[in-house]
Amino acid sequence: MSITTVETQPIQGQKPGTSGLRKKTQVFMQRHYLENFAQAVFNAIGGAKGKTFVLGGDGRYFNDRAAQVILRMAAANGAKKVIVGQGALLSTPAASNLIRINKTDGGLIMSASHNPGGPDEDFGIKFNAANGGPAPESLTDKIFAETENISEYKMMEGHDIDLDAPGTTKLGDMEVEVVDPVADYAAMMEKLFDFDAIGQMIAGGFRIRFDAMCAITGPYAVEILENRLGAPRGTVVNRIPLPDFGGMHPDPNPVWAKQLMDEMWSAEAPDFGAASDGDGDRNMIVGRETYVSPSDSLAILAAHADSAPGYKDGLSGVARSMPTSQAVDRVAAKKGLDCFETPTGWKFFGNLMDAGHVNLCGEESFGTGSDHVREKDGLWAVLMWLNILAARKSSVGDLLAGHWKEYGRNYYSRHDFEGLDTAKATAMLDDLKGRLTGLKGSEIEGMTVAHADDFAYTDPVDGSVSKGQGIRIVFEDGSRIVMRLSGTGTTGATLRVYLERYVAGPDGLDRDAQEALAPVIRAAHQLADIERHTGRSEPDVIT
Ligand code: VG1
Ligand code: CO
Repeated sequence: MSITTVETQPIQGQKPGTSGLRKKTQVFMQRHYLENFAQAVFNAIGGAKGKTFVLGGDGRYFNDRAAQVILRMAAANGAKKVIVGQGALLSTPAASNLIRINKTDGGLIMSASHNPGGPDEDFGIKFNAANGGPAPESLTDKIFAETENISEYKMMEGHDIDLDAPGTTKLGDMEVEVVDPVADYAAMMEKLFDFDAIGQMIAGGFRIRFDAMCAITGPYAVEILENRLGAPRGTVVNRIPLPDFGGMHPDPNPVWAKQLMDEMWSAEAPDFGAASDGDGDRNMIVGRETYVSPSDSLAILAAHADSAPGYKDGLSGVARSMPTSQAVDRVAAKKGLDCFETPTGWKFFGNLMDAGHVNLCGEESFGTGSDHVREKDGLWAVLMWLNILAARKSSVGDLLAGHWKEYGRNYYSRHDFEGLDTAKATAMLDDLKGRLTGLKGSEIEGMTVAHADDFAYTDPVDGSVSKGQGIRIVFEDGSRIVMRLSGTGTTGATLRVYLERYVAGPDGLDRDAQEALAPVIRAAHQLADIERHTGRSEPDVIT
């Protein structure tokens, strides 16, 4: 098979965001677009020669074609081997696991995560490093620099490789090993959690509904929940991954997982509901008529992790992204655990986990995970919850109420304003940034500003500094407003406003979150003057 060197030119805007490069699928399908980016990845890591990679994706439109292109480019660049999930499928946490257990040099994950899929929707590529985690900023900067200087890429000519059956083939000198995407992942889960206890709870009548949202977690959830834990067939709905996710928006929140929410509030509601996102790294947990905010979920996992065999010796420390509520901080303080605050995006947790500082991390955006891989992990969180409920013989609602009683409640919500004009949204935040230093001591909605800044993070392990990670305004009573622009969208700008207010209890713990947060919401609107800048007074999505 012949290797050709194809002449190309830099393509504008191939800068990875919060989690990989995401663009409209049509953009990715343009001539040289995917090829330039893949070559830039190989160049940035010092070439692919002699290296082994993992490859898989969430099954969205173009996943299959992109896999063939990447394989031929890996072969042309001299890679030794690529381990591919059957059908070119792998959830993000399963890919991270394969990178780690096979000690590969990294992996390429084809996904735009929670962004919708299809010919007119989004596609994306993430590169994960040898530790199994998302490329750190130093590497994504290098990749971007390569895309700006690229003049050629290498391609092997040849037929498509059959990725539909497990086994090993060759592409030129490169080995291609097609593996079952679920097997190693399911085996790892069985080691971490008490499958007997969860299985007994299910056999005793505990009912689960898992919504895979026609994305990658379907096959994983069917194997683990139905085949191994004995939940009845049909426990997993929307279980077949589809190229357009069945038209669904695979973002596990009360707005996009409405079907699940409706069921959990019905007379026939199961005991436990969960949903996952496009690439399987996020989770929403719901009880009967009980929504668990992701920040509370993280705090509860921190409080009870030792219920699960994989964590029976306790946690080494915890970390949360800056916008995530401070509920987990309270658990850490009580248990004497170190608690780290990082910028948004899982790539910032990698160093902390590699250095052994933390083994539980979470984000307010429905992402939780541990050091079993270097990604957030949706099904892991579901199993952790089930293990805790089985060990404590508790319902979701009782566990949550008990937690608030013990620690107080961090009321929390995120308001997203989507499809904003990027220039206007940026101007609004710049304007606010300019006023931050003068805010201290000022009073708004009966609250006094204690601290206001533009969050900057110094990684305690390698000393790298990440600036401009979100505006935060903290009040003397512990309430908080955080604002930043999304780094995962593909059109316009999305403003995320994160709102938090602490109530110690014992009274006032079971209010509606939006109601309890009303003064903080009003303060956010006043401080940033959202309506004047964007013309919008109401968010599009509230989680
Ligand atoms: C969002 C979330 C962030 C998450 C990121 C990737 O980023 O807020 O917490 O890490 O998505 O998750 P942003 O920049 O749009 O706020 V995933 O599941 O899309 O890989
Ligand atoms: Co995701």
